[in-house]
Amino acid sequence: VWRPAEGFGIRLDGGNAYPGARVLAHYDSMLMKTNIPFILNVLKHPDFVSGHATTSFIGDNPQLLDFTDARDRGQKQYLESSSPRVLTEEGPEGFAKAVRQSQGLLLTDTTWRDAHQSLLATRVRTRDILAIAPLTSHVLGKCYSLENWGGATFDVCLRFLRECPWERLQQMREDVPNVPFQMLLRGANGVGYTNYPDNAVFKFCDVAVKNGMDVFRVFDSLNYMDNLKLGVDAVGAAGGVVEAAISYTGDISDPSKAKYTLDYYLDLARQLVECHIHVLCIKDMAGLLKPAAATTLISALRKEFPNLPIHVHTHDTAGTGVASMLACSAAGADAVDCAVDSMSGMTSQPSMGSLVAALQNGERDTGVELQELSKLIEYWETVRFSYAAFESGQKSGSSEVYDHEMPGGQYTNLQFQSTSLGLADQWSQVKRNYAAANRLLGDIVKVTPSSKVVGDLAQFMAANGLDEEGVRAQAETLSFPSSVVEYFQGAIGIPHGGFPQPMQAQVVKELPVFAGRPGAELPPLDLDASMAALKAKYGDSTSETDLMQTTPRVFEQFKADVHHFGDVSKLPTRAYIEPLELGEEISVELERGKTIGISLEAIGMLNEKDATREATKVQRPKADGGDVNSV
Ligand code: 3PY
Ligand code: ZN
Repeated sequence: VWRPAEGFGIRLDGGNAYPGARVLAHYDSMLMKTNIPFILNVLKHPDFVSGHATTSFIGDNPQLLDFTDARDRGQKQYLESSSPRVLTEEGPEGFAKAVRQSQGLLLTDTTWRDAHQSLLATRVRTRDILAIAPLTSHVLGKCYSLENWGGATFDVCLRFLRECPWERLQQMREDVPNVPFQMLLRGANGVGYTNYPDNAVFKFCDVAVKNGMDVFRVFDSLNYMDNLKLGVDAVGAAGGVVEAAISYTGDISDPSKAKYTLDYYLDLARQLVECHIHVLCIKDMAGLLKPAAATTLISALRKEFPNLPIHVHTHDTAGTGVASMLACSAAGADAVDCAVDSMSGMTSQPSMGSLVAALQNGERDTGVELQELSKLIEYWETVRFSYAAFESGQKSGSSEVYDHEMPGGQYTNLQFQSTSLGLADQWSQVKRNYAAANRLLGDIVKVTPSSKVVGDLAQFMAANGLDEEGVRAQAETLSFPSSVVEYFQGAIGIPHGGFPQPMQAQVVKELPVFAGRPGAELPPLDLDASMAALKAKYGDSTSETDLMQTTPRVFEQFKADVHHFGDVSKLPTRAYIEPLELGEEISVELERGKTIGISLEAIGMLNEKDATREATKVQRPKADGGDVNSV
């Protein structure tokens, strides 16, 4: 017999640390007939956690009772009904074949990665993902994949959320055994911002596969084929599904735009197909792929590569995302990306519900149940409020993206960064400068890290009051951001058409320039020596996932933060993001059966010297007459 007070550390003693506990007690007899996964679902429900559950809570949420644990359905039953359960049994090739045979349009849900990277500066925490993981595995069991890792999530996890991205991956895998996981790999840049030694990229992919990653979307920020191939080889060697991506820029439906043409994209696809890829992705990171262009591009690819699975990624920045994805579907794409409705739109992916509804009952029906989906929509609608501090404030789609071409995943971050640099009132100028910076750099593909180079230059121009002509005129004497100098040195690869002159010569001056693929010139990482050094510092329990963090410096800071503050992933999200109110009390479950109450009783005096506050000891009477010491 499950007893809330014993099993899960919930106080039933009248304290209001977990008000929902009383609701569970009310349903105690019903719960005895059910199972632990169900109970966990109740415990993870946002209304329950936030104390808003009333006695009609379970009646209002019948899905909690319908629930069958995904683990009961066996391991990794991918593409459940639309195609065979193949990934584990038949490997990436079998998976690719099954995808190609799927009649319905397959979906990738980006809610756990790109959607929050693009709407909330990548700040969604592991606990908010895990809370909805069992239901997601149930509702989206027929999806191509859940995109849930890589891109900026890795770095932000460590630096800003103070969580280990590897633990996040392991926990998600445990809760979602039945849907393929997908990550974004920045080719030779791994999940960082610059080229890593080749063996580090290979090792990273190997460890990622071992920890539960399935599909790797590999791209290069300049579509530089040598970099792309390195990523493709690393994923292939690790046994992952190689989804090689061509990053889309410009507009193939505009005859006046001559640099990035249909032939340019077809030629890249031909080169990738030669590299033993399993899936081809068109990665429209800024949402520039208009419906007519989508039809032209996908039809041409489908005609030339009838057996190759095609997956399309886009952003809804201008509001054309659903139309474009429907055009891709009609032209023969196998899978497209979208996000749960309440995390979709604008700089994020197009809405899943809209796509599902648009295709319902037709030949390309996605198989996702709209009614089931609505539970995920409600969940994210509620959770999104906790992250209000990271919202961009954008109220509508914006067609100005066709001018600045800023990737959706960069938009909120750059806006946030500009505010931190005191450029908040110049945001419109930064966006205009972004277009100018792109021209100065040679009209390049803009996606991490090349997009960061463009963003840095745009901010530099705003901070120094420079326009495009001003930069050109003073290029030889300006002290450019290091990312710009390194770009011109070839540190992230070579752009289509080469570097613009005389800019490159003026910026680089006497500095060395990489002759080709930068990673080829980097010495290999001494994995054994690095591991030994980590073990000497952090003890023998150090694992290979600790070795595979973005940079040693970021990892050291993360370890120092954990040492200093403890495991902050346990804190409720609002309390992690915003200060507590005076007198506010929260409960934190440190481990099963161990929940502590924390209340803010007083705020000490500010110590001007080091901007810290005095810890203040206060005494307050306990209900039973004794005293409680709080600090
Ligand atoms: C990333 O690299 O993080 C991206 O989202 C690129 O689109
Ligand atoms: Zn994206």
